[in-house]
Amino acid sequence: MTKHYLFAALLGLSLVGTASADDKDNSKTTTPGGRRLNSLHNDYAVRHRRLLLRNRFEFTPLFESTINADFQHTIGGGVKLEYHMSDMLSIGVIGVYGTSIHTGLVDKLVNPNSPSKLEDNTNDMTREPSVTEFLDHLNSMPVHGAAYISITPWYGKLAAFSQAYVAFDFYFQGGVSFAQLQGDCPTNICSDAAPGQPRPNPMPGGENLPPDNNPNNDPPLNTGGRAGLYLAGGLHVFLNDFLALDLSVRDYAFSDNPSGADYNADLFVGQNKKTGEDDNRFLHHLFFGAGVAIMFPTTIKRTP
Ligand SMILES: [Ca+2]
Ligand SMILES: [Ca+2]
Ligand SMILES: [Ca+2]
Repeated sequence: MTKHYLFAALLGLSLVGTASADDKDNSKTTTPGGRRLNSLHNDYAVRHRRLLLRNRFEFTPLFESTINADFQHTIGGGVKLEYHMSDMLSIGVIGVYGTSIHTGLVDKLVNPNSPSKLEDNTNDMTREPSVTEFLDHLNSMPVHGAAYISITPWYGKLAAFSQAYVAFDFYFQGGVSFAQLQGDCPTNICSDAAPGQPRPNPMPGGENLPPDNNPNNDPPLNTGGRAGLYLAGGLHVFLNDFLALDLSVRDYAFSDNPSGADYNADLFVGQNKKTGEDDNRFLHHLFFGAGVAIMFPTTIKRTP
C-alpha cells in the first residue's frame, strides 16, 4: 500500500517536473523538424572571445629559405598580404625576392680541393661536363610568389610551461604560384644552335651531320616566367592583439630544370619530339618561411 502511495507521489512529481519544463518552452525555438532547441543553440560558442582574424587585414614581412634545393638554395625576403573575411576564410598574395647559394652538392662538384670535382677543361669526348659547363647551366629564382585562398580550421590557446597563454591558429593555403627563373649561359659554352637535331654539313652539298649527342653545349632552357600550383600550411602564434609570429612551409610547384642539364638522358636538352619528354618537369620547390604578421585594425573586437 505504502509502495502505491510512493509511486503515485513520484508520478505526480515527474508530471509537475514535466509541466514546469514545458512552461520554459516558451523561450525555446523549434527546428523545422519539430526538434526543440534551447537558447544556447543560437548563442556564441565562446563568449568574449577575441576576434583575432575576422575582418582583419594581415601584413606580414617574412623570410624564406628553400628546404629541398638540389643545386642552389634560394633565401630571401618578401611580404604576405592577406584579408580575413571570417575566422575560417581569407584570401592573399605573397611575393619574395631571393638570392641563390650553392648547395653542398655543387660545392663537392666544383670545389678545387674536392675529390669529386668535375673536369677542369671542356672535353667533348667525355659525358661529364666541365666545371664551367656545369655552373653555367644552373638557374636561380630571383622572384617567386603566389595568390591563394586560406582556410583556418583550428584556433585555440597554447599554454607554455604553465606560464604563458598565447592564442594560435593553424591554416592551410592553396592557389597559383609564379616564379621568375634566371640563368646565363654564354654562347661559347652553350654553342649548340639546334640540340638533338642533325647539323648542316660545312662542306657544300654534303649530307647533314648527325646530332652531336653532347648535352653539355646545349642551352639550358630553364629561364623565364613560370606559373603553377601553390600549397602551404602554417600557424600564427599571437604575441598580442595585433602581432603574431607566422611560421609556414610553402610549396611552389612549377615546371623547372634546376641543373639545366640533360635530365632524361636522351643526349640533348629540350623537348624530345619523339617521346614528348622535356628536361623541364613539374617540380616542387619547398620553402620554410618565418615572418611577423601585423593585423589591421590593431584593436580587436570580441564576441558578445
Ligand atoms: Ca666533357
Ligand atoms: Ca649538343
Ligand atoms: Ca634531354
